[in-house]
Amino acid sequence: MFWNEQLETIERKALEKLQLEKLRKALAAAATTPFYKKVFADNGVDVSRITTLDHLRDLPLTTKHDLRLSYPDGMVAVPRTEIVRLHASSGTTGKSTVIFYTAKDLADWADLIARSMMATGTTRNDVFQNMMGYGLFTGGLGLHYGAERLGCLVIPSSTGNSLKQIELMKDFGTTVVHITPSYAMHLADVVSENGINPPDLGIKKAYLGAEPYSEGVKKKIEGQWGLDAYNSYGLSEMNGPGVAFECEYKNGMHLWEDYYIMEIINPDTGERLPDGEEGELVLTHINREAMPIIRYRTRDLTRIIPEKCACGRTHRRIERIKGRTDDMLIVGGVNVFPSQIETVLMNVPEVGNNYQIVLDRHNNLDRIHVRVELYNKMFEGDIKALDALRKKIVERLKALITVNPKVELLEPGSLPPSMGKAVRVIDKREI
Ligand code: DLL
Repeated sequence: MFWNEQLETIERKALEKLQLEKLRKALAAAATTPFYKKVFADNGVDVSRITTLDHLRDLPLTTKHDLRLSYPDGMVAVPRTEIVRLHASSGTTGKSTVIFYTAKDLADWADLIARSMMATGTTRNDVFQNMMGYGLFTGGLGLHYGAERLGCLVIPSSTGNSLKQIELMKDFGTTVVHITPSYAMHLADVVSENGINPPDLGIKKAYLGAEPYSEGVKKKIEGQWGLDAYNSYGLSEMNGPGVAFECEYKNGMHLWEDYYIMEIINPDTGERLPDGEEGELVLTHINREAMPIIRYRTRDLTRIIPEKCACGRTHRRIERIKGRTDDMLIVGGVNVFPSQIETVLMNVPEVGNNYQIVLDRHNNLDRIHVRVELYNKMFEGDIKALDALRKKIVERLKALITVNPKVELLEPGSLPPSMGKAVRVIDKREI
């Protein structure tokens, strides 16, 4: 089933022509922004000289750091009055990465989501329960408007409150859910604990994304719930979800190439790799008025699947994300950088020299456990002072990373001393 058959099955040549037209428009718009004006000038880039898709490789890469540097609006290409919404990347507060949208950008995004959902066989007859966070995170509102566009009955239930989620499923006959893989497994347990066999709820499809997971987890969720699960990939910098989505064949994600130009690069050298080789995904957004982003380093590792898909769509597929080239952790769908935790800890005078971040999963929910060595003198005082200190660290961490951590205070020398490159993060989750 196609949402826009002509665009989804467009011949490669025509697609590349469309990409080039859109790229040139995006570059001209980018060149008016303070950030790209400087980048292009520093690198001697004249955007009017970009006359083939291949020229793209000569342009500099853009990073998350660049987005932070240009906070709040150094990459905005339209007047303020044209902007109707912003989203921000999860896991950071204050100077995080903020993305802006015009009304057309939002309409186009909704269209892309409707296309993605329809590629899995969802129609206006479906009841869609959206269990992703509504707010600055793109997972909630992103799918919401696309599902409405498609004509589904949308239940904007957002995250958490499992019993309410189950009640909604029962009362309104939910057929399609949008959920993180870890929450899907947890919720299956809660459903069973409440005496319900999850397949009896009648959910047919799940869209799983926002965090890394394996094919094994996908199969497990399909078995627990008796449904078909589809992988969904996206990132806030490229609107949010809807960058790449599995079709009914569930065999790699079609990356919507009329909105995004994809490249795979060697993360160490920046050199472009041929189709089929694994490397870092680099994306250029060629369909956003408010904020064009050129050659964005996603830090996600994948490969392009060069073979044609049986569904007839000509947009190439990418494989499930294998990992990241930076140290970003995704805890319960929230992006957390170990450096943020370190910044908090190092601003607490009582904290000593060593700490460790341990991630595990309990009842299928991610937990983050921060183990911190203090200076010796802290253990000479009373226990109340220690507890107050622990609470202070928890509060500060929570404010910055938005995830509730468990904090353990330790005497000096309790953690293994670092020999060479410190191993600060121990990830015990199986993904
Ligand atoms: O997670 C957008 C999203 C929402 C995607 C809902 C899918 C569903 P960010 O918070 O900016 O945006 O996080 C983006 O999450 O660079 C990947 O590392 C990771 N990620 C997203 N989807 C997948 C997936 C949203 N299907 C970062 N598999 C990305 C593996 C994923 N990793």
